[in-house]
Amino acid sequence: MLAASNLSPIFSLTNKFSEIIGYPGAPKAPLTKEFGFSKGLDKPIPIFQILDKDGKISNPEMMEQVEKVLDKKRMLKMYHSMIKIRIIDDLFVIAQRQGRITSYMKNTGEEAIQIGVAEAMDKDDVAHMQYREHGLVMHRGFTVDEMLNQCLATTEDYLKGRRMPIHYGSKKVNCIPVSPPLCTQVPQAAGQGYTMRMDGRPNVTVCFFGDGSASEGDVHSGMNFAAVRRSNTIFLCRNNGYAISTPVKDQYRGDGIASRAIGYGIPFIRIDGFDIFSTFYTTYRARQQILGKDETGEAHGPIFIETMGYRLCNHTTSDDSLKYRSQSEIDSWANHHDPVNRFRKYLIEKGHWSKEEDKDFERQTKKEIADALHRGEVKPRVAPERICEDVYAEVTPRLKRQFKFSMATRAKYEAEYFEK
Ligand SMILES: Cc1ncc(C[n+]2csc(CCOP(=O)(O)OP(=O)(O)O)c2C)c(N)n1
Repeated sequence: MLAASNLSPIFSLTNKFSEIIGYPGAPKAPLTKEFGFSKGLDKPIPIFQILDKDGKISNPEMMEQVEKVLDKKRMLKMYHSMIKIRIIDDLFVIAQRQGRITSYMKNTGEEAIQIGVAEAMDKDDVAHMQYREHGLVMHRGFTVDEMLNQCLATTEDYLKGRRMPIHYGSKKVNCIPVSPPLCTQVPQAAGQGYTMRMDGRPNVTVCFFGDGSASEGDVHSGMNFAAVRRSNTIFLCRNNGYAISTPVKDQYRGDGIASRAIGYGIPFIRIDGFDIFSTFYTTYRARQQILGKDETGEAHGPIFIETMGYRLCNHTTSDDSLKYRSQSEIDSWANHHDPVNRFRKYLIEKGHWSKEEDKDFERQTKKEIADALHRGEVKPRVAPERICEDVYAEVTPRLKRQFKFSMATRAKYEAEYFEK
């Protein structure tokens, strides 16, 4: 018998099988004579990988499976998107620093997640995003001009200039517009995944959130609902080590976020978020599994993916991450775990790509984005007077008060806001 103060891994508690009573709350649990407080999993959940940090295949068996689906053309399309989104991030931040865009956030270090997942999705699958998933939106067909319409609040912005920059979304690419309050997307994705299953549609929702956002109550509601209702939903937690300035050690005490899926009865996997083959293949297999049946012939239900990574950029353009982490920490991750470098090394080694092509592609792409910036800047902007339209048939008294206040503030600081 274990001493009461001992903490044991969960599995050893069940090694003396005995009668199963079938309590409604845990119908398969046997009785045990052992006593002990379980500390949970006996080992950390491992991280699935195919492409290692040096751009070499560390998992040839799995790579064989990947190559059955991904040919050179598709791989290059993915690589081009990774380069393009990185250039967009760099140029949009410069534009923000010049006062041309109000705020911005990069997805540097997470490109393999965005592009790998996007490539594995069907066009009728729906993405529910947090805000660091613009690589995915772009890879699904959202153009640089459309991004700029949103960031600059031009009259062509589908969201009518009413959201913070980079909170993209559009029916055209089946991406639900990003909502600033964290994790409102999680119950929504669970609900929509449930509808897809009920309607017999061969599609899934893919729901993204960060390690910090996983602390929101909505994640619990959404994951539990999806598990019970067997929603066609892939939950994807991007564990990048920080929630603005809060490191994960101050966010949770368990084994990352993947361990929580056990509690919901959701099958899970933890993968290397810098490895584009892992992100692609895992999403591809998760879709297949969700759209099939489980061993009892029932709909499979959701799958949980935790991508392990590191936020190589500041949180937003309002953040200076050197206030809470060192340059040497960032450098060490950037030098050894850059997802773009990793994929480039693989493609060059394989003979699919060359350094010269890389330079040419980068030059052309920079020009393409700079031209789009020039086009976007001269477009007319949404008139602030339209901000309360389309919500209520009659503007509510509270909104009227807010609108008046906002217009007065705008008039007072006209010179600062609108340089002539
Ligand atoms: C409900 C809610 N609480 C707080 C915030 C402020 N906030 C915006 S982003 C963020 C950090 C989220 O971190 P994480 O989920 O780890 O994602 P990451 O930025 O690292 O990609 C916080 C606290 C918010 N937008 N909504």
